[in-house]
Order: sequence, then structure tokens, then C-alpha cells
Amino acid sequence: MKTRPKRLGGGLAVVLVLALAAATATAVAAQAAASPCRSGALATTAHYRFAISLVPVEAMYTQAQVKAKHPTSGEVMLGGAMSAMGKMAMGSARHLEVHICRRASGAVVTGASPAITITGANGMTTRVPVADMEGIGMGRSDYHYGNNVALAAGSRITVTVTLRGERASVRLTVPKSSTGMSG
Ligand SMILES: [Cu+2]
Repeated sequence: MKTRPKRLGGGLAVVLVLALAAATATAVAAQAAASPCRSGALATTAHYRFAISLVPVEAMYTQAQVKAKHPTSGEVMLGGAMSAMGKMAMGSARHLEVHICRRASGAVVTGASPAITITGANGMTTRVPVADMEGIGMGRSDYHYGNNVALAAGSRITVTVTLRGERASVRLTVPKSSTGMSG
């Protein structure tokens, strides 16, 4: 370009910088809006956003089982505690899902090792064996941590997630029916 930089003037340069900054902010906002850490009970720490929910019990498969059986629903376990929790009384089984995203970018946090505990109304705390999962056919955006857990319908619980020294807690009421969505 033949334009002499002096003639551009400071004002135009500032406008250009602001426009760039706005475009970047828009891109980050769009990514955050598409982030899966938006539904359920939400909590944030310095670096993370947690979205925690209790959903109907899910069939949990290993990757080998998915290859062999081709299930079209349920979840595939990708790491962590590679087994579903043991047998549960009919009606008490729920599926605890903890989605974790980076606060700054909204990016899904994968391959982390969060600790998850459930504290009941009686003050008893249980550690959940944490499996890394994705809903079958749902892809990386559904990556989450949790397991099937046995909980009394209607009871109030506190779910606490600790990741790299950052801790978040949410309170949830266990949905009455194991086929209904959590409130
Ligand atoms: Cu799951």
C-alpha cells in the first residue's frame, strides 16, 4: 500500500483495534453459548464452570461393548472408573452427570480427574466412582463425569465436585421418578 501510515491518523487505528476486539469477544461468546455447561445446576470456580444434573438411569457401555453391540442409546465410558456402580434397588437409580467447561473459553474439559461426592440430608457423604462418559452418538460436547447412583426419590442432596483444588457445590432434589428429568 502506498498510503503513508501518518495519514491514517490515530483515530482509525483505534477503531480497527476495537473492531478486532469486538470480533474476538463475539467469537468467545458464541463458543460459550454453544457450551454444554449451561443446563442443570450451575456453579463456577476460578477457572471452571460446572453443570450438574440428575437424569434417569443410563445404560453405561465400555467402548468394546459399543463396538460389539452397537447400542443406539445409553453412554460410552471413556475413562476413569470403568464400571457402573453395583446393583441398585428398583426406582432408586439415577444418573449423575457433571459437565465441566473452562470459564474463559467455554471449552469442554476432558480427561480430568474430578472428585465427586454426594452428601445426603443426614450428613452422610459418599464418594462417587467417577467414570468419564459421552452419550452414544452425542460426541465430545457431551463429555462428562459421573455414574449411576442410588438415591431416595425426593431427598435433598449436595453434590460437591473438586477439580485441581477448585471446589464447587450444588444442592439438588432427587427427582421422584427415575424416568423424569431433574428439576
Ligand atoms: Cu453419563
